[in-house]
Amino acid sequence: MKIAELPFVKEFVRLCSIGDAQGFHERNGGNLSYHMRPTEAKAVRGILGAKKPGPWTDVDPKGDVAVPGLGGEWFLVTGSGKFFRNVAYDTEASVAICELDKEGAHYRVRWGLRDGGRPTSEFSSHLMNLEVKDRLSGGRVRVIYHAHPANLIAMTYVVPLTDRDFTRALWNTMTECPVIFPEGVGVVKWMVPGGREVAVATSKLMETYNNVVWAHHGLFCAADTFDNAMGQMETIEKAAKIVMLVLSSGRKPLTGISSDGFLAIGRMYGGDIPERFL
Ligand code: 2HA
Ligand code: ZN
Repeated sequence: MKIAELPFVKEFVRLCSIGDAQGFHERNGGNLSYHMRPTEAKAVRGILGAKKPGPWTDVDPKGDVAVPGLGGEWFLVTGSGKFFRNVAYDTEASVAICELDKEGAHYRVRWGLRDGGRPTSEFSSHLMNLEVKDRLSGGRVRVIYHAHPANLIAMTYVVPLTDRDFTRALWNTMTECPVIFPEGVGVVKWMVPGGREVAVATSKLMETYNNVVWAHHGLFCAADTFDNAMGQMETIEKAAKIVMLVLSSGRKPLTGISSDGFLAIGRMYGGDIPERFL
């Protein structure tokens, strides 16, 4: 069996194609990571045989990021500067399977990035988010998906950059929203992407949320499956589109969903609606 034919690789590639079709990934925008299961890493090791690994490299180019909670684990990630559009077309050049060292501070490429390169510029954010989620979910949450959906980005210019304002505005658009993200969404103020600072801010919010907005940039989603990661991205972007449509109408909204309504949805669908959002 070829590595590109393994089920988790096929699902990873499929998400990239769907995200591209949705227009979430201009040029090399966005990135995706998957924390492989031990059985999946074993299957890959078996296929690789004696193939020489790449050199050990700092997770963060500045060398100040470590995820000891994920030491020794394996990941499938998109490559820095690679286009989502090309992941299905030329998977082995666009993505990488990386192994972390025991300290979680260095990685080496075991497969992929055929023509060279390194994992996504947001590798630090992905690993720190995955470390938080692995701890909180007992290994259930394995997918981190980052994209640049236009309406959500537009929203970051006109809705105050707080967890509460964003959560309430998004919940209010579609009744399904508090069912899909009952915990709300976190918001990170504008920061330079690609570094430790934004990774720390995002992973701190991932303690509370599964979806974190980056002001004037995009969205990070954490999920147990590729379907759910894409489902969250699409739901939040659709909700943002409704927010922007309503704002663009120039009409003052006549109605909306009340706090009691959010609570009732929470009771009906088992989501805990945090009091601070009411
Ligand atoms: O281009 O999305 O955040 C990749 C990115 C950086
Ligand atoms: Zn980005």
